[in-house]
Amino acid sequence: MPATIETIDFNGQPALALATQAGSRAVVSLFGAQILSWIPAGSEERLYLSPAAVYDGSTPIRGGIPVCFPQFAGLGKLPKHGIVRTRPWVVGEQRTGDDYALVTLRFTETDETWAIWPQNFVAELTVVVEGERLDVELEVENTGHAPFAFTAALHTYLRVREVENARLEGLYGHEYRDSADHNRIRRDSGDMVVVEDETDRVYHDVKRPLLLRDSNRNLGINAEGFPDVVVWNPWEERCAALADLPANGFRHMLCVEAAAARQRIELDAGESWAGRQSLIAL
Ligand code: TA6
Repeated sequence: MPATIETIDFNGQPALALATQAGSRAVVSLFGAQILSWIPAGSEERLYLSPAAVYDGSTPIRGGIPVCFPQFAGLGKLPKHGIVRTRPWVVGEQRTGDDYALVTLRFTETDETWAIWPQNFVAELTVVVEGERLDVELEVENTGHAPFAFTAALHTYLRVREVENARLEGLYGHEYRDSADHNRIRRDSGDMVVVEDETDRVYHDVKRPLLLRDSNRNLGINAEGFPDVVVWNPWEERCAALADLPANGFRHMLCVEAAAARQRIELDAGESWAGRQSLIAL
């Protein structure tokens, strides 16, 4: 059987279900172009999707891979994480091969987004599942007549068995902005990041691939075009304040996000930019 792409209903939201012959699976919601599930071939779910997530077509869905654009977090005057994670996208290309499935979702500015951010743009999210890997690419084109600048992220919620036992390697020696501690600039000096408390860091200029060790499962994480890596876990107290996360939700998630946060990306009229995150189950 070749790979398949089907339109499904996911908690009342239209979504695409991708499946390959070898057993890779993914679900991508049209609301926000948000990947909600990824199961690599021969493995188990690797993304964290909150059991208390809300699917009302206006609230951001807690978990999976939200697309943050044209603003990461609160780095500007727009709504937190921008304007496309809470809006419907349309399906563009759909392609399957012997062992891969690819979909592209597209968002073009609307009167509503223009009222908040007066720019002409097209954003495209391309998702490819193949064997043990998931590739996610965000492409942005300035279709207007004036330059604009933006920050962005693929806000990936990884599922971990127990966050305190997970180890994130590859960030040694990197400078980061610590959003959980008054935005202090620090330098990572440990061989690995271990999360044992609220963690909210923007690591700058990360050129190496990362490795997430989680019990007997490993995940390779690679980014291109996104210079920064955000590591986030709300821990107990902040988790309790988030209505769409169960009380122990923070124990089973670790966000490792491909981001362009420290410096805005500038696009002249007619120019495009692309950033990609690849996850590889090892
Ligand atoms: O990427 C980390 C972060 O910016 C955190 O500061 C945290 O607030 C998180 O995103 C989630 O944001 P959200 O608006 O989805 O609750």
